Amino acid sequence: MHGKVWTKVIKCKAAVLWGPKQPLSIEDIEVAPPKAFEVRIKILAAGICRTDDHVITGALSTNFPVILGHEATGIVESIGEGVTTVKPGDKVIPLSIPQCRKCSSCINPNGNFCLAMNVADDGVLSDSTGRFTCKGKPVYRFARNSTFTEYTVTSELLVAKIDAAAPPEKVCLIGCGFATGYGAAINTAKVTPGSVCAVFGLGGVGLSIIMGCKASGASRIIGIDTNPCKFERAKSVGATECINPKDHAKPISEVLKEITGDSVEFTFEAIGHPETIIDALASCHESHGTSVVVGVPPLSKMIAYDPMLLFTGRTWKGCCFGGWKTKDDIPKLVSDFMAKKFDFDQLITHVLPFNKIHEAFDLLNKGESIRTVLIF
Ligand code: COD
Ligand code: ZN
Ligand code: ZN
Repeated sequence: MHGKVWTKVIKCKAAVLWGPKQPLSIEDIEVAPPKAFEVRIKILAAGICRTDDHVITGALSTNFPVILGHEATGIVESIGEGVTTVKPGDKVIPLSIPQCRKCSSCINPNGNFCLAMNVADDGVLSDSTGRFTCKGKPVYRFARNSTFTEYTVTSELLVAKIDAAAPPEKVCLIGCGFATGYGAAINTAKVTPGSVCAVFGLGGVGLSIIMGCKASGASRIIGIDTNPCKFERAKSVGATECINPKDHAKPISEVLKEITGDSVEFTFEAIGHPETIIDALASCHESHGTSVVVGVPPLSKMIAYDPMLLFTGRTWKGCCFGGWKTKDDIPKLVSDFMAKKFDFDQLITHVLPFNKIHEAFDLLNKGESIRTVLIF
């Protein structure tokens, strides 16, 4: 099977976005072979994340045409010269953040923002070219990843080898939403046993934050969302109560102060709005509270804040991908899933074949799905 197959271009199906505010179009594309230190992956399952939708709506800009998707499981189909950490046939999760193990971020035990981001920038790989073409035109990749395609090519630094027995249609969530939220609670906030937590936004990321708070032993976890349909699910993963901002005239920070007697230690923003990022900061205890920014406002909006919010002692932190060191930690999270330390029964609301990708985005936009997983 391996022989010289790896030298060939693969023709396959992919969902191509030709420009913002256009429908995704299932196209025949060509996927070039992996170059040195690259890996070509056959995608088995891919989740849909709000960030993909931000590109479709135009809220997040990228190069077009593009193949979206950044939360998947796959099998290594072929490898380029010099690849040593995976081989054809390995089950893998493609990553959006590399782990080079050499840069100043990688060698420090805290944080995960590897500086080897040039392995794929602006939708191309390290040699400034892409590996996808459609109708003779180059197609860019997205989030150093691109998974709404039957095959993708990525850098070896962006591939985590996982347990061969892991169910692809479930552990794909570890490629973005679950790891992002769960790690924000465990690695970034370092939620302490018995603490009071508040989570703004109860999408897939917010629910995963709640799961991380619960796993850390928080005694009270308050979920906040303007869509009350999200409350039942939030409670089933560990929220002890939920609040709808629409039911209150005052800011949620004041509501939380009243109902908790001013005892919220950890807050998380998983919506991506400047106003809720500030209100989440104001919601944590003024002397020793910590607020973690998980959501990112689209179009790089700037945020103004009152410095007094920090002067009194609050800690304001951010993280990407939950602070996990990607190549090392993602396989461990898959092992934790296999050991039943957590499950995704409440996160995966829909499973659809890849060709129903439009339906999957409709479900997201109607607020009906948490995660839809596409099966290839
Ligand atoms: N107040 C309270 N809740 C709100 C408000 C509001 N003003 N506005 C929207 N909400 C709720 C929605 O009803 C929804 O339930 C929830 O907030 C958001 O959930 P989803 O399903 O839209 O999104 P997620 O959970 O898939 O992702 C949320 C992020 C904030 C992580 C994402 O949008 C984002 O900002 N991504 C970029 C940053 C990042 O780290 N991304 C990693 C994943 S790509
Ligand atoms: Zn995502
Ligand atoms: Zn690095």
